[in-house]
Amino acid sequence: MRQFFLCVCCLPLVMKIHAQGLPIDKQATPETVNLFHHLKSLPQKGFLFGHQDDLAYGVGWKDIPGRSDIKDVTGDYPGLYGWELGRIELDHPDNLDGVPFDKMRQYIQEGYRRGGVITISWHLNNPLTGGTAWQPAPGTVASILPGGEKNALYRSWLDKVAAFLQSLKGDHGEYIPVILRLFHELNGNWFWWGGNQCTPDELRGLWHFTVSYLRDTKQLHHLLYAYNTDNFTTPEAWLEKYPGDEWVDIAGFDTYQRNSNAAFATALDKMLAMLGTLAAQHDKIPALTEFGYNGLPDSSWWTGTLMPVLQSHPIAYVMAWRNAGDEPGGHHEYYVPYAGQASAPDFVKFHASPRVLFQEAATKGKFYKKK
Ligand code: BMA
Repeated sequence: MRQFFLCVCCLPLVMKIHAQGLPIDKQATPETVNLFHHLKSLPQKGFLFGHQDDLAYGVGWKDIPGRSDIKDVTGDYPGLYGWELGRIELDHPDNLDGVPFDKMRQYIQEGYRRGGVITISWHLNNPLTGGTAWQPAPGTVASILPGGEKNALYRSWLDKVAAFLQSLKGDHGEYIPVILRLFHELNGNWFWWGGNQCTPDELRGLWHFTVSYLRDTKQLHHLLYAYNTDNFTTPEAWLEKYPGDEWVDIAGFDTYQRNSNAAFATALDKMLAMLGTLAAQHDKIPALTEFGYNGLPDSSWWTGTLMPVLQSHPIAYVMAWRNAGDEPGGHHEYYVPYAGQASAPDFVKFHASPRVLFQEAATKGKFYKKK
């Protein structure tokens, strides 16, 4: 009798603790729940190193099976792979950076098979004007909310995203868990969903609608949801458009070095300290969702500037942006070294740190199995 009394009393508390330990999708697949739990405890061990488009191309090459700039330099693949869906909404066979969606599916399966983690972003076109993601127009977000003139169009775009996500399956027919990085850098003014282009309530409405549509209408249960800003200076700024604890699994921000090592390290340190506190307060997984120093001109940047900051904060993963190589207009874009690049030997040292987890560590971590 007494025992029964205690159990009933404790039940709400036990349920609350249990609920806190699950992704926001209470019907998430076992692999997704397992990944969530592994990512949650990962900061105690170290952080996964990720790279956008790693298997699709690198500096001076494209579409060579098994190749990766990171593998060329370290002998190991990244532990996390970033991919991008921009143009899927247009039924285009290739994404906006020239990666065919059919190949992308294979690369995702390849990385997952090795035990790597998958994250996906979406630079979707402006649904109101037909311009790109970088062409904001007043009223765009409002136009795709329920009741808005472009809501049906937006839903049809989400159907295409859902179809792609549903096609991501492992060798046993299980869905491959994906960290979906929606409306990233939403405090900057460059995307139609960003900065002053919409009110915080509009953005939150868009977030809630999008998650509900994918999870509840389309019944996708292999997704974790990442909320990420660009650079921020206060916790309040990071929280300004935060959709709420029931709508987010992963908390992050994007940052790029555009000035001195010291200025970058100081700013990164401050942001990671704030993120660590925010993630703990909101019970979210902290991540550096996108970062880079274009062209890596400093040969000791990895161990001299980046690592000292990263190693003193709780963080589950970091993801370097894409190695596009040469681009029109004499520009280049790459954020991890290729074989022979000035910072390659230092990247090998960085890779050797026990706190930095690449593919071999990810495979050992068995992230899709129960902890
Ligand atoms: C930007 C650049 C662009 C790219 C876009 C979307 O940061 O890398 O070249 O098209 O991301 O991936």
